[in-house]
Amino acid sequence: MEQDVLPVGLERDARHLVTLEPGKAVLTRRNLVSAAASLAASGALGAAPGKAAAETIPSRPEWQQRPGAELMSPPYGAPSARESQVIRRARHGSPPPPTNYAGISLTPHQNLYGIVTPGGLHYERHHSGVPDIDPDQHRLLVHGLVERPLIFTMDDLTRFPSVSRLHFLECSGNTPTWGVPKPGLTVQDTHGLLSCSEWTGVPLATVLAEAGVRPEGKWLLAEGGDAAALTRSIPIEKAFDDALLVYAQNGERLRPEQGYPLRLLLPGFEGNTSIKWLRRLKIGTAPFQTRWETSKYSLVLPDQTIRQFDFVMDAKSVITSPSGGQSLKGTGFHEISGLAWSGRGKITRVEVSTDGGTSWHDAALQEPVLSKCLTRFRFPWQWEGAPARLASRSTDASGYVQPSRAALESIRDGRSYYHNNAIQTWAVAANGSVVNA
Ligand SMILES: Nc1nc2c(c(=O)[nH]1)N[C@H]1C(S)=C(S)[C@@H](COP(=O)(O)O)O[C@H]1N2
Ligand SMILES: [Mo]
Repeated sequence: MEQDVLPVGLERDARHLVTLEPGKAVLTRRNLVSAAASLAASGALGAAPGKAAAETIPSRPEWQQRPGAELMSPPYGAPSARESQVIRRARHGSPPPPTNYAGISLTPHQNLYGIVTPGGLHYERHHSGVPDIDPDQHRLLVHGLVERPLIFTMDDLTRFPSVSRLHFLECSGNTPTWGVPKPGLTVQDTHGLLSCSEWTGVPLATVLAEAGVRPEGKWLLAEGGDAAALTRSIPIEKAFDDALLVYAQNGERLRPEQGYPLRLLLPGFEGNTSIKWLRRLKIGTAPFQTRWETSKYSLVLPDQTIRQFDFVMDAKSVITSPSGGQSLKGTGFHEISGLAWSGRGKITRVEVSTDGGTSWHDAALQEPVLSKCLTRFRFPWQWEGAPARLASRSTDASGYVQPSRAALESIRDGRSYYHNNAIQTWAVAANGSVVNA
């Protein structure tokens, strides 16, 4: 080691500068302990990944030779410019939309970690673009079968007692992958209409109590303030259970794309019911049968009947790493990691298969495991270089187990792609490439 060219600040810390020897993976005591915690059973430490070639760490790289960028450049921080490939985008192979006002953009789960989706990568589903709403002029009207019809400003609403909770949001059109699997799809394509945030807002029950819902009030109409004025009917029980009038997301005010300045959030329900840019709530006795629930967002069953108001997103999971479009860099240890969630409560179990569902093994659930929230799971894997089929299967607190694609297709008509929570399989080839299977 060339001690004489070490930067001053590192001289006394020279124990961190190591020369790697061929065939010897570098494991400090600290990462040995944490790695051992997850790998205890597998005995995989000897094959942990690491740089095996003889190489000396450069003593003074170019970026250490002068001060870096100044403070507050920019004043609102952005991800590293070197991560510019981590972006929302349209689905591979979908025809380009006639306009970009109505459509979808997908969360890049193959590049994300943990359970929270960064605000700028939250998926989008708009039916008439993102309105530019002045929060000072925005109003929420509560009327219909209430004792006191009320109009709230944003200041009125934020004065109520608030709560912050982590919840996933999933479009019921996520995972439109019935039929023959397209090998080119990534997890962004198959599962990108799914994101998770910490949402802050006022319990809808609090605001409804101010207006006083009459006993005959059983359904609620929620209307958006965009040009599409998206409207959905919500059972009153959900409104009084865990529905939120949300004004903040991951600690800051809602992003415009997510409904600024106010959205409804119905935890665990299909994303379409979480009305963005919320401007009106009307209490009635029955569902309002809006066009959003008669022409769309209903399920076709094999006997050709239609099931309406199928609100809850059932237990689902997906391996995000390794996933379609990625490739394994060499044999040996790989951590299989992914996401599991259920609209009925907490995830209680995730199993992983590396042989296409012939055998299943319990994965570790990363804390925190929260209700109606993404749960990160991890599974240590030794890849010997043979073709493999990776899949995950989740179970939720209700005891429901995520179904296979064949099982789900048998109880649906192929034309209705909503609510596809089937098991996702990724095929690993001998050369390490991973594709949708
Ligand atoms: N007003 C309004 N609310 C809306 C929509 C919309 O187009 N307009 N899209 C719905 C659909 S289909 C989904 S899946 C979610 C998407 O929320 P996001 O864009 O914040 O991810 O919002 C729902 N709420
Ligand atoms: Mo949606």
